[in-house]
Amino acid sequence: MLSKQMQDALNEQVKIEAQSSQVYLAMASWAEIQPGIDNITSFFYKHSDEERMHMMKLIHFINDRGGFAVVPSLEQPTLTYPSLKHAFSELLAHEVYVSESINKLVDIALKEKDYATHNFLQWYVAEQIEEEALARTMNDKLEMIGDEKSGLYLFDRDILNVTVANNTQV
Ligand code: OFO
Repeated sequence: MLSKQMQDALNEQVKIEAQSSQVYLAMASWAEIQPGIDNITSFFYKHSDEERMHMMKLIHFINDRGGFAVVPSLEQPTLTYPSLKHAFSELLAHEVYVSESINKLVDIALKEKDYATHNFLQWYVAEQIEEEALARTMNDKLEMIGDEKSGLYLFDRDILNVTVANNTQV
């Protein structure tokens, strides 16, 4: 059985994962109307779907452990970006924020000796390590590319491999 504090903290994470899904959905919609970045667009849509899956995992866990998962209301995310670089830098900042939030949950679980929740959260800890690393790599690549159109073409082509690699892991 979840404590009230643990349940509230997990419900806060439900909101964060749902909000993440909205943020990446908005990035996808913005990317879709930019010319020539179809694979980057797919990457954002897929990322949005993954965040929804993260939210669903939490909802099921909270309810399975005798709590009540609260479906949250959400804020409107940023709708447009001045450049792709801005979007990916926002993506990295967002992932760092999510990682910090997961760490706080782990902290609460340990303090409460709630080992079941602690065990459940390890999946999120590992996921955040992967997502942060991926976001950093993409930001580094975009930094190298600068304003070069041919570089952006390759970036869009290569992101397809990242998406495929992730698929096999999920
Ligand atoms: Fe939910 O994995 Fe990133 O944010």
